Amino acid sequence: MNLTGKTVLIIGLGRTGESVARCVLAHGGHIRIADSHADAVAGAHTQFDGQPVEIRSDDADGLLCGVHLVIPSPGVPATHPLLREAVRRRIAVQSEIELAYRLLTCPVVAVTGTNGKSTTTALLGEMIQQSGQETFIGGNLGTPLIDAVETSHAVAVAEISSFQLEWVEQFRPEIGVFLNLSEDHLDRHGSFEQYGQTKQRLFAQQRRSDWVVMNRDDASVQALCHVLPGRRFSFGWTPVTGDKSEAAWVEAETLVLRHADREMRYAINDIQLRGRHNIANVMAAVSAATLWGVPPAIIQTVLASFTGLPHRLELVAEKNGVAYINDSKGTNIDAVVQSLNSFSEPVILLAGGVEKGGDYRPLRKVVQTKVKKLILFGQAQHSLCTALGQDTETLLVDALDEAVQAAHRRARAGDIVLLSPACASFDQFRNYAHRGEAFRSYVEAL
Ligand code: UMA
Repeated sequence: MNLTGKTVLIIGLGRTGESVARCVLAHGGHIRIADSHADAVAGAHTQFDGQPVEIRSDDADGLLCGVHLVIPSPGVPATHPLLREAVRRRIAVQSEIELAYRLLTCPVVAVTGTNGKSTTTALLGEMIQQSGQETFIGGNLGTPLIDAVETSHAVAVAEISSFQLEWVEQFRPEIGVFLNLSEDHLDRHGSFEQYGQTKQRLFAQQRRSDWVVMNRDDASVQALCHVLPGRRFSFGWTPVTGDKSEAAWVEAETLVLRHADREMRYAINDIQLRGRHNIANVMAAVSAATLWGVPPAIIQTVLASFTGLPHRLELVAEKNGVAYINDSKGTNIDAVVQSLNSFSEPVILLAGGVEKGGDYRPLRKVVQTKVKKLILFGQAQHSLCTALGQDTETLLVDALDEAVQAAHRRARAGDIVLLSPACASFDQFRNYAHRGEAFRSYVEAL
């Protein structure tokens, strides 16, 4: 892809927009930036790499004039007027991962699904890195994939969200992992079907020799993978019969993996990740690493040493026998169900924030059995209370700091205080990481 002399309109100047801007400039293109908070971002970014840039409000006139390519940030929906107008004028629109893919010289291994993407990506990336291959590890988990373009890598391992898949054409991972699918981002995609179809696009351009690593226990994933062009490798809880099947499963504390007529076994009792859902993430990562050719000894070493990522069932502190757990990345219903199921202790659950359009009722059963107190905060507190308030003792507060203090007053030795909000963070925080850091500081201040 040749960007020399081309004018690229970047919509949104967050992490993605900044990286795209640098990349386009490095490739000889010109940039124009539109942001709904132009005033806020313009002061901080008047130039990139010594070059002046034009940053304007995203409703300014003439933004598409002379533009060859539009790159929307992941947070910008397809309904954005600028994107609608670009499509009407037949101006090319590409997501950041599409542009990255066209400029990259190394292959891509990609991980998608509703939950577990970041953990699986980090674990898989670590396994490949430890096998001696220079590995870029990023995507939705933090560092935009396009950052891999300017550096030299043998492979890029990327977490890919549904938002990033809205404007892809050629994007093609040699291995794509489909972890699971449950309700999330329905406010953005409109329906569960549309959300699933958007995820499916990750695999659409794969060749017959490429791999689809898929969760065979997830009916929605199964249905979406049925029609894909790539070869299938499945992971799931129960053994697969038939000598020729390419699959992974768990058998008495052992992960068994069958590939190319070989059977490999990994001990999983010393894994430091909590919860059954993380064993599924481990199965996915080990499967993809095996298909990539990582030696079993390295896989086993990384499995034993990997301690997980921040903001995912992260122990923040223990005070008077009470464990405070930061699961700020638990931003949808299924993630909270999985997190609650990871504990046998009584849980005081802190939840709330901005609703994403899902149905909270699937939380009812686990709230009844695991949650001794429910403390709700933020915009979504009333909807959460309507759905779950009858299932356990429930308290409504305005903000997370009050929620932490209320939990502290009510907790007894042996309890878990869990922040797993089931919602987005944007009413009171910049993002889930900001919310997780705030939780940590409130707990430390107790
Ligand atoms: N903006 C507009 N108009 C809009 C929407 C946003 O101008 O209609 C502007 C905002 O004012 C802001 C900028 O766009 O200046 C923010 O862009 P962004 O929301 O796309 O965020 P980035 O900082 O570029 O971060 C994105 C991902 N964010 C989203 O998908 C919302 C990050 O994932 C990702 O880590 C990063 O790219 C690098 O790849 C976060 C996320 O919440 C963690 N992802 C969702 C999730 O995991 O559930 C999908």
